[in-house]
Amino acid sequence: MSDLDKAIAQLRSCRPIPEDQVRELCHRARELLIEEGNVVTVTAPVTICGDIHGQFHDLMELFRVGGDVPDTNYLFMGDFVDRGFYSLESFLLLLCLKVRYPDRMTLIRGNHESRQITTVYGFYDECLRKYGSANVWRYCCDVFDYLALGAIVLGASSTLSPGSPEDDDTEIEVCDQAGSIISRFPRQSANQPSQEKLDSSSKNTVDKTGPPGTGASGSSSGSVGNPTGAILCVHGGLSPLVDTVDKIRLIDRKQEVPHEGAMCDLLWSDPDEIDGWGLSPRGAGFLFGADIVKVFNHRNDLSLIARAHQLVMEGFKEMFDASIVTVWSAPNYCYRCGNVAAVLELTEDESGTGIFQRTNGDVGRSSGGIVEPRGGPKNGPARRYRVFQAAPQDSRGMPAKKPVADYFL
Ligand SMILES: [Mn+2]
Repeated sequence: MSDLDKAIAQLRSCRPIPEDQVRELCHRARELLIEEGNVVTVTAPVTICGDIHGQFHDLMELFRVGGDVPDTNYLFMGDFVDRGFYSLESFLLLLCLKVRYPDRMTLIRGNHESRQITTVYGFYDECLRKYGSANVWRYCCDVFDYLALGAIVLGASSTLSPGSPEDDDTEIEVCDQAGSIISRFPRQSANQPSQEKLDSSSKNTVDKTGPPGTGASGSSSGSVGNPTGAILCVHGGLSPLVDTVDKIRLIDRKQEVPHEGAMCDLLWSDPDEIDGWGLSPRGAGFLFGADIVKVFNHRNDLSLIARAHQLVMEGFKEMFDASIVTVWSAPNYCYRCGNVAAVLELTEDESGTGIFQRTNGDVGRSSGGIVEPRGGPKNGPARRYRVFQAAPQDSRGMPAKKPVADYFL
């Protein structure tokens, strides 16, 4: 068993690894990440995850529900640390898995992967408590500076059953943690009048929506933008300074997250029901409306933007005619919010017919050679959301019977 496999085994049991091993791990991780572009290219199949926030036992639950590494390819959209009790074990395990299986693990940066934020929201204190010095925190922050800012997923299938694409018209499937289907939304034919779309989908699906308020409502009528385009993954959202994916590639990312500018916006912004751009109540990044997302997706040959950054009680929320989705992977956030979590599975296009064109997100790349399947074009990737709850209390080993009240600290 290699040292790395030993470290993985130790971290999986939620025990920190020694400081010199952390230093070595962070060094190896940095050498790997330095070679990655600001926007990593990932090929489906892949399982996309949102915020983790140091909830180690819930991360184990995520792997139980979504499949273990390296059997399942994962893309984590940042905010690994802060808030929860086990930021250190969670981040180091993900980092070990990245170093061990670099092609099966993609980590992109969240707004919490920052010196300033981790000093306020828990990770710094946790490192100090667990090691007696800030060295490990410093090693981790040096890795944060090298994390990619986004990812482009190529080759996702428009069907969830690669074996029988002709029979499968599922656009969205929602499963629970046991794998049972909670709800299923058939893909609407692109030539159907929109009112009919709404009627038929509400008839078929609204009662079966699973958790109330789920963004995957019956009103989804396929993606907007390029229906055969790639999927952009980013922690927060868009920036008024970034109108193409290529502009993200030009950012000098190897630094602390700045207080403003394109890099800051990608990690801090949120979609909102507004026109155009708005000021963010977070004090960093912007709010952006449906029009912004649709124009961006069209211009960049994207079918969908996947992002994290906002707690959604149902684990995921599609907005703006399914042009953007929020994925949230920290169940019962902060051990008290009562939300469920979700991951988004994209399956591989095995048809080989070019039905789901592979593009690199650049303008015009997918304009030729699209083969339309019977019944008109299929819009966007088929999405399977696996919804899961917090790990049961008895799997958590120790702590937190009674968290110490703030005024004692
Ligand atoms: Mn965030």
